[in-house]
Amino acid sequence: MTSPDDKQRQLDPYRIDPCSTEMTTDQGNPVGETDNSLTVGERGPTLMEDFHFREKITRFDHERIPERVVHARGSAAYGYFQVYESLAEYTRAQFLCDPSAITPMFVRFSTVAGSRGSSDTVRDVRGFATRWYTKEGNFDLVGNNIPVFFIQDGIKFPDFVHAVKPEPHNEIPQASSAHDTLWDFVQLQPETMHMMMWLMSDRALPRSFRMMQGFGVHTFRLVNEAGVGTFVKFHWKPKLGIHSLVWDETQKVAGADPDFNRRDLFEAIESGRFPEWELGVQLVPEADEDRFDFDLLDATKIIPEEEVPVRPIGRMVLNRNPDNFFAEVEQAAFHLGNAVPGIDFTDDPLLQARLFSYLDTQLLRLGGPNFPQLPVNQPVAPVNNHQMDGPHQMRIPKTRASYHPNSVGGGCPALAGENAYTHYPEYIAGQKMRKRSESFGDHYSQATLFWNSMSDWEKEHIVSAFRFELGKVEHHHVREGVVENLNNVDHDLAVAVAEGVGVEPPQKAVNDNHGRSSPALSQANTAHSPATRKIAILVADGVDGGQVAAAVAALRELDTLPEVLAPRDGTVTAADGTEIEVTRALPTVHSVLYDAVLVPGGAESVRTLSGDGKAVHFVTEAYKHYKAVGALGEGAELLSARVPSGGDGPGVVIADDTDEGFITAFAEAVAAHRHFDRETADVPA
Ligand code: HDD
Repeated sequence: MTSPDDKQRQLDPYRIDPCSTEMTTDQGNPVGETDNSLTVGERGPTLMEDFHFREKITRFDHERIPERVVHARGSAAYGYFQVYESLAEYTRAQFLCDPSAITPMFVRFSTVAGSRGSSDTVRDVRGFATRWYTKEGNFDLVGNNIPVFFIQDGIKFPDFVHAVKPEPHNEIPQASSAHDTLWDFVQLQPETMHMMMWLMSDRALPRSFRMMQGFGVHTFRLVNEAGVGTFVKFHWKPKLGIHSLVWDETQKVAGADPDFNRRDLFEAIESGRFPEWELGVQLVPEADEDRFDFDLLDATKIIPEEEVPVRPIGRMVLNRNPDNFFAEVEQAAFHLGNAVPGIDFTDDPLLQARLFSYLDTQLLRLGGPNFPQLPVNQPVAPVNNHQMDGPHQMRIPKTRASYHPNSVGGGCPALAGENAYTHYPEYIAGQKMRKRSESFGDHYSQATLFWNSMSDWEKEHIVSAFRFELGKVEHHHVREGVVENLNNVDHDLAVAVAEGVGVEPPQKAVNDNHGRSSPALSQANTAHSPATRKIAILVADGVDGGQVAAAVAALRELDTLPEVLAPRDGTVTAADGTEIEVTRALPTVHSVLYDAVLVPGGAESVRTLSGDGKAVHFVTEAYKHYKAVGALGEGAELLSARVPSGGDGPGVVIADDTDEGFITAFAEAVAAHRHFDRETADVPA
């Protein structure tokens, strides 16, 4: 049986302890001096014979590999997966049939458009690439946090990526879809409309990788022992719910902490708060292939959960950070063609293109065909075949016969018997042609379904996002084209966007909004928890020490992460004379890096904070970003001076002391994530 320890043990020989020996060259020659080049005299020229110098600089010159053409920026973690009960009825994949098997995993989250050094919190799709190291070899499900894709046929992928990436003449803008070429592509390629609705929604601004859904996107096929196939869509559901930042916040976080999502994942795992997702499947019998009003092979479509429920089948936990970012994260080479018996593909033309592209890209990125030997890419299953040679071959095949069949090598390796991967024997016959199926022709119904399923605040955010993005587009006809497409999604949406971007509002569309919705698509219907939320407690000398101690203890009890922030680092002296340790100084942080803020009482502390621009801005901005705001005793004065109606209203919790009632109410306000029913228009920030 596979276990996460198998992967751990496999990585062990590759882990280097820098204290294990004295310093050497790459050839193992001892190095006694690495700060000065070998020169003639103290001030003379450097000598060619300084092999240590040349090796050191050469190695440095060659440190980078090409970044991924898309999904260049990402971060990753190891973990494990366990299926709840056997799915043998549908698949012969062992890791899905044995509830006692704990399969090691590696998962990489990413943005799509930005370069490796770009900021985490840009508006973008997030990659959600998962690998199971199973006993039957690696299985890679390389998905996104959005269940559909921009295009239907992979042959258009270079066009789409060229359009969304920085424009070729000036390489601007970095990690942003708000520019002419992307929207030009969108207006001319209406199959993008469904995905663009998701991209303009808050799904594209995740609060945390730990709070994102993941989707396999394509329809795959499960195949059981008897060879019976069942169509399947894969869903990852985060235990903490699906939560997003607000737009204004994402832009500020991009400056205050460009590593926001990366840091969040790393710190959660370091502190033992292991992120979890539940894997679910939508299963469709082959006989039902034509039952839907869309094509299962069209990756711009979802199967609404109300039509085919998502069946939870197992749990993934991420519990270990990589030891070395380059070796493990940068060199990770995902590929949908890494498939195990019992999981197969469909004729989705986007999926088929991907089956070519991933192996091809790894050959370039990782410099040759031996990248599966890199520790992060090695399966825990044994590897045995006649693949030979190539740059950086690490294995030493002990055979004269590197071909099949052979007798010289005893016929080895023998072919796998009944355990072998067998491709699903789908019957296909037809003419060769370059033609999109008519069943792929409806580009709007599901975009409308998504729009109809949004809550009021989600709709507002979508309209603002379209206005922002189109507002950056210089070509007026491109703005008009997009508005025209939006008119086929929903007339009111098109009018609202048009009004914001100086485009004549369109006439009512020919096809009315169909009125259907899918509540499962709205983030308003997700899970909520205060766990792992970062809470800022603002203090200064004279703060009510009892309140701070009680709040910190009670909030920790709820698994939130309280931090004490003060105008300066070190300690503050509470009103009762106790010393309170400061977690961080206010000038080094920013309200956008926290989920909530609490201002304890203590007249002197509140007076100081009220006169401290940084503290005042902190509270008003948190309020403006709809976050939970709490105040105790005199702390309420700081609030009432800055926010309307004395700070009363949704998500604002005020009490005299840290009693149980306050903590419960404040924790609920934190768990709610954001209070969009709060009026913020006249709050200065
Ligand atoms: Fe892709 C990377 C997800 C369509 C070609 N893709 C990549 C990664 C993710 C996805 C998560 C990053 C993997 C990692 O973390 O290393 N891609 C998707 C999804 C798609 C999709 C969900 C549609 C459903 N991709 C797609 C198409 C093509 C590619 C249609 C080409 C025909 N994708 C690539 C690539 C990348 C890649 C160029 C860049 C780096 C890499 O593969 O390893 O091959």
